[in-house]
This record gives sequence, C-alpha cells and structure tokens, in this order.
Amino acid sequence: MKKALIIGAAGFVGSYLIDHIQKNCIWSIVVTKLPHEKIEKENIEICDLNILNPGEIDELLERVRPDYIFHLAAQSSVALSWKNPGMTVDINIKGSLNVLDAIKKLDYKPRVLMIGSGEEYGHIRPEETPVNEDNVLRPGNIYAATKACQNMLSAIYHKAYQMDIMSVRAFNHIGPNQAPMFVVADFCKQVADIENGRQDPEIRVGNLKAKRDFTDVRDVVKAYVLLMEKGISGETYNVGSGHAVEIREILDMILNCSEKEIQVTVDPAKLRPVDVPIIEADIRKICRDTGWEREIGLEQTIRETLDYWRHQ
Ligand code: A2R
Repeated sequence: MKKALIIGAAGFVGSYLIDHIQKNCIWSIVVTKLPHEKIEKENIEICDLNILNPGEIDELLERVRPDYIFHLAAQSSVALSWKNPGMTVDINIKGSLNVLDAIKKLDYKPRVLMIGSGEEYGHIRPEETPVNEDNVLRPGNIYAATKACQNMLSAIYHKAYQMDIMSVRAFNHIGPNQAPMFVVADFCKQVADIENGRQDPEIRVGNLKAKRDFTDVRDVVKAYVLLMEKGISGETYNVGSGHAVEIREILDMILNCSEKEIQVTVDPAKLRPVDVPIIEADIRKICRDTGWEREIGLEQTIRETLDYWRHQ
C-alpha cells in the first residue's frame, strides 16, 4: 500500500485532502500539524512538526518513508504577509527549503507536490490573461514572492538532484471552514453575524473591483491527488477555475442569499497596499495531463460556505 504524507494538514486544505484520499485512494495517511493545532480524523497517523526545525523533518521522513508528500505547510495569508514579512519569508522559503533538503537526504525518491499560488504571477498584463505556467512572474506582495521563490527552489532541486517534484500554483480556493481572513469566508461570516444579530446590518469590504479565479477546495484537492498519480515530474501546474470573477459579483451573490437589508461600506483597513487587478488561470495543462475537471460551481460553494457560518 502506498503511503501519503501531508505536511501542514491542520489548515483549511489539509482536512479536505485527508477526506478526499480516504474516500478515493487505497493509501495509508500520515499527517503533520504544529504542536498547538488539532486534527480530528480517524485512521490516520498524526505527528507534530515545525518545518523551521530541519532535524524534526529528517527524523519524520526517515521513520515514515512516504511514497507521496504533499507540502501544504505555509503562512498562507497575503494580508498577514504585509504585517509580518519576516515570518512569511521564514516559513514559506526557509521552511520549504528545509523540507526539500530533508527529502534530498533520503535513499529513495518520493513524489513531492509543492503547493504554491496563483499570486506568484502578480502583475498580469491584459494580453497575458488567462495566465499560463510559462508566464513571467511579477509578484505583487510578500506572500506571492515567497511562493515564487519556493517554486524556483523546487525546480532547482528537481534538476540538480533528479528529485521527483511537481509544483502547483493554486488560485483562490474557497469553501466551508476557511479562515475569515480570506475574502469569501469573511463576507459569509459577516452576513451570518448580521443575520444572527451579532453585527450591525453593514458589511465592511475591501477592493471590490479586483478579479480573482475561485475554485471549490474539494475540486482543488482532487487536482492534487490526480497530479500525484498522473502529473509530470518537474512541471508546474495551475489549479483554478479558468474564470476570473469580480469580488463585487461574489459579494452580490452572497448578499442575494440573505433576506436581510445589508449596507456595503468600504473599510480602508481591508484595502491592501498593492492590489493586482486581475488574476485568471489558464488550466489547459492540468486538464490535459491529468483529466482534471471542476465539478462544483461557485453558487454551490457560496451557499455552503454561508450555511457553514450560519451554524457557527
Ligand atoms: O499558521 P497556522 O498556525 O494556521 O499553521 C499553518 C501551518 N504552518 C506550519 N506548519 C509547520 N511548520 C510551520 N512552521 C508552519 N507555519 C504554519 O501550515 C496551517 O495549519 C498550515 C497551512 O494551512 P492554511 O494556512 O490553512 O493554508 P491552506 O489554505 O490550507 O493552504 C494550503 C497551501 C498553502 O501552502 C497555501 O499557501 C497554498 O496552499 O495556497
């Protein structure tokens, strides 16, 4: 039986990835979390791991000897990366390098999927949209720069040490249980709080004109597993819907799901220092190489995310 290791499994994507593997693959699963985090899943081995401690990663990999490694651990918030660039650089660059180094020391070559971001493309020109994997990277924020660096380090380790590494550039993924520092979860939580009388009937928003490419997290983890099975070593793959949607449109969809009269107010604290106007993925490569296709539409994800917050 193949063994999958998920590093950073206590986050938003991790729990969906565990569920997807348990339902669809005959793999045993080992996951890691930070000591303060909790993972409540059955039939998996759960270990503590901080990727800033190289010795811990060496020890874990030597003991577990996984066939597949999904590297999800990260400081994943753009907003937080502006507030704490040093920590973001440490975790996303130095931490990822520690993971690559530990894998390099093994006496066999596991398959590795390094999770990056559509944000790496940054300032995409109109003629470059939808953006493909060979596009120039012009990261527009600290988080994006660290993920671009992770991608480059992964490509270097693949070439220099013949390691079996693929990288993903995941565009905005959304769904129930996402932290409210991300836009869709933030809007849904605010609407649920308004409906429950915990917030005045006023929703505070940032830049509504930005266009982003949203995919349900369950479709995203399906793509990650397909890449493990069918992806080409050394390649980078976009994972997104292929369609950019204005944040204003997302907000309207969420407001339409509510019967409350809600006023929209721009909150300067939610405006980021540099915002990239449009990010849209060209997803032909992953569709061609793995047969992946999106199954869950935006309306369904929004409805389920709002319901999730209504029940919190
Ligand atoms: O920051 P926390 O306390 O939420 O913990 C996150 C964890 N993490 C770490 N794990 C090991 N060693 C560290 N030094 C370290 N620092 C942070 O990685 C969290 O539990 C997990 C990442 O999960 P999320 O932040 O929820 O990200 P999500 O949405 O699951 O995205 C997965 C990947 C990330 O690489 C994103 O940058 C990319 O997909 O979009």
